[in-house]
Amino acid sequence: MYVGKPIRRIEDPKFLTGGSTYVDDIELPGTLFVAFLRSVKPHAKIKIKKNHNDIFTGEDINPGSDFPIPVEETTYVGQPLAMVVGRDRYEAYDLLESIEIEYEELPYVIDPQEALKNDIKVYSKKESNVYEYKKWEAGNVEQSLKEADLVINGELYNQRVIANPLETRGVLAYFDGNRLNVWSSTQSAHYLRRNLINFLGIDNIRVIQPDVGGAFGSKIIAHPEEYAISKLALKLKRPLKWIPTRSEEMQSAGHGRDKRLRFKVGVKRDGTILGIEGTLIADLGAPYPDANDDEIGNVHSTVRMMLGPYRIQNIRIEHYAVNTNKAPTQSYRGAGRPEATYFIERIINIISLELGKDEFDIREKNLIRELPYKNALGITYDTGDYVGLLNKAREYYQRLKNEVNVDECVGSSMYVEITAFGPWETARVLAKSDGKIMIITGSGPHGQGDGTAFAQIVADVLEVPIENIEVRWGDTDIISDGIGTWGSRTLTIGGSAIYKAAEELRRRLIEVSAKMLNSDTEEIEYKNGVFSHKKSGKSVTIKEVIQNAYLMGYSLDVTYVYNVAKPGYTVPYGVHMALVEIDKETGSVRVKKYVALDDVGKVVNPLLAEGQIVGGAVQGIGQAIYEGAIYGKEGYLLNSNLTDYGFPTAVEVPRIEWHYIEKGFSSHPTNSKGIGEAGAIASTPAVINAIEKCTGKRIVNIPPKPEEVI
Ligand code: MCN
Ligand code: MO
Repeated sequence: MYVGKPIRRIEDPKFLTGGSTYVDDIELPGTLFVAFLRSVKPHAKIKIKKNHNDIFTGEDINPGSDFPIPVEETTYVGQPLAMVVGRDRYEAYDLLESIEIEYEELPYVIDPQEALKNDIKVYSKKESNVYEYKKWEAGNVEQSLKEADLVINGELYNQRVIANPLETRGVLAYFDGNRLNVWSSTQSAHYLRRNLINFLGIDNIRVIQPDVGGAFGSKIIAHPEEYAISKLALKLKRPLKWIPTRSEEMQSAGHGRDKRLRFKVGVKRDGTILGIEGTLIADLGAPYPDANDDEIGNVHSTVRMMLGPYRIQNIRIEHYAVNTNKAPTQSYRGAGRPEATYFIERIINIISLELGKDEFDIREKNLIRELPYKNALGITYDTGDYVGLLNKAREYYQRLKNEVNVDECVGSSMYVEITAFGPWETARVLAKSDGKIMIITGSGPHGQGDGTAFAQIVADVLEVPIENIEVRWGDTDIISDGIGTWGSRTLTIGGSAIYKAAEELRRRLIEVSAKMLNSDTEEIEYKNGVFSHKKSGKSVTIKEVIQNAYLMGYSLDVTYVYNVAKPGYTVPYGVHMALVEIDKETGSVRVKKYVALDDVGKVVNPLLAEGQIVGGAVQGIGQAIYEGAIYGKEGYLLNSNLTDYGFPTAVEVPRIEWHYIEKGFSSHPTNSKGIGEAGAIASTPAVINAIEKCTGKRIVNIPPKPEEVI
């Protein structure tokens, strides 16, 4: 059995020995390099002079519209406005200088709370800056606040951060006279293809996702540059390549979170939470349909998951999702759920400090006891043992507390989240004539290691050595369709499709072997690559079966579409804890120890899962104490580079200790739930809660400034 074992990643030898192929590694003869002129004004009417033939504007890409490339009006600094092509990247960047652009400046608004007032329009063709207002309500909040012994008011801000994967975005597009070929650093070849078909109005398009150096949600949507380059490739009939600089990337893609909550919570003396009322302001950044629609989904997740793992019946949240003259926000690891967990777990900490009670006691008092459970805003929590996990976490918590020195505190957070979204995923599992098995997935892993887990699953179903399995994805020509990799769905949904396809392949192999052995399938016993006839003892090997299949009229190329039953997601949960040290002289903060305890159902590969928790926790620690996209009054992102932005490195973060229980199995064939985002969801509140305890001061904005910490 391979499932459940810490198998090393089969993907890695290639990466570790320089054998990987990212977009920028692909060289087509005659390639021209594209560079984008980017807006230096947060809001302005624009006029671009085409001084030569190698300048292309929105009029060439989307005449008469401001999307994806503006023709009349720019709405954020860093927005792509025009492009040039050169024989190499240096020539292209030099040619940018030759573009004459006139900006007629318009008033702009950076703060979403200002934007809400609608005094200044973010985009003059839109009447209101409010993209969506919605009121969510359950129970009777007024009544619950009246009955409370204590009503706590507060404000919490989950700041804007930047995903910033190691590899920036990048595109290579080539129209070969017949069809358009697009290589992109994306999270889904199929999804990009669908978007390009809609935009370009042609369907002879092949999209390839080569190796991708991380994405963290920032490469889900189709970006303006992907549309623009594809369109230009059709026109120029030359291969076009675009790779942004780090600063361009940070100015224009991967911004996430940026949500502010004002709340009132009513509690009883014993810690029972009676009701929550709040107003959520989500900053969508500038209008860009693909990003704004993506982020609206995340806003809904924030609201609906804000009840956490608690039996809170009375809630009213109004949300305003508002445009501003900043880069558009989009999914970033956790996509709405980090904000939800941040808000509720910060509230738990505040309650525990106000009542002078341990936060684990507050949690236990309010914890959901019976599953499945439908929360007041309609999300169904499926399986698990919340009380059992909380109690186990207490042991780690106690251990950490026993280690605390002066100016150190332990903070914690408990999360529930939704993962493994449907509605379907595709898989192909096929046996090749050399006896090897090939898996093709319609999803698009980009660093997570799902390929290894897929191979483990198939190795078990087909009882073959994992070395005989090859895994491929990322090309719209090799599988009919696919969704992609996000929402911690790939192992569970993509893996279940693969599981089902492998089962069908196994069934067919048994049929072929039965024919070869002149028997019924019931008389065949299959074990570890050998098919034996129970009575006669005669046997054939899997390789022989595969080689005979075509003669027998069988296809050993199985496609399976795995459809997801309602509610269409799974709900993992866990408790994360951080021991934080504060330097009372300089106000600097350091996470000294970090312990995570999660239940994601069946863990297919503990090594992969641990890697996900570690990476996610580091990103969430980054959000808590180092990171933040800072916009100046003039509408510029002030820290659009790796020096100023403040990502944590291996120097800043401790070893992250991971534990898991396997109680909350999902009903999918893999029995798993998603783990790709849990670390990023649980870590930020755990760290901030610790700082709040140490300083005794209510923390509103994060990361807290040194003067607030001292
Ligand atoms: N896994 C497991 N057992 C489980 C669940 C998962 O062994 N019960 C393993 C899987 O085999 C896989 C990994 O854990 O190797 C994550 O699986 P899953 O939870 O299904 O998440 P996805 O593969 O769908 O990954 C998406 C998720 C998201 S949404 C973001 S954002 C994110 C993340 O993964 N972006 C990442 N982790 C990332 N890791 C890297 N290196 N790069 C990114 O861009
Ligand atoms: Mo994601």
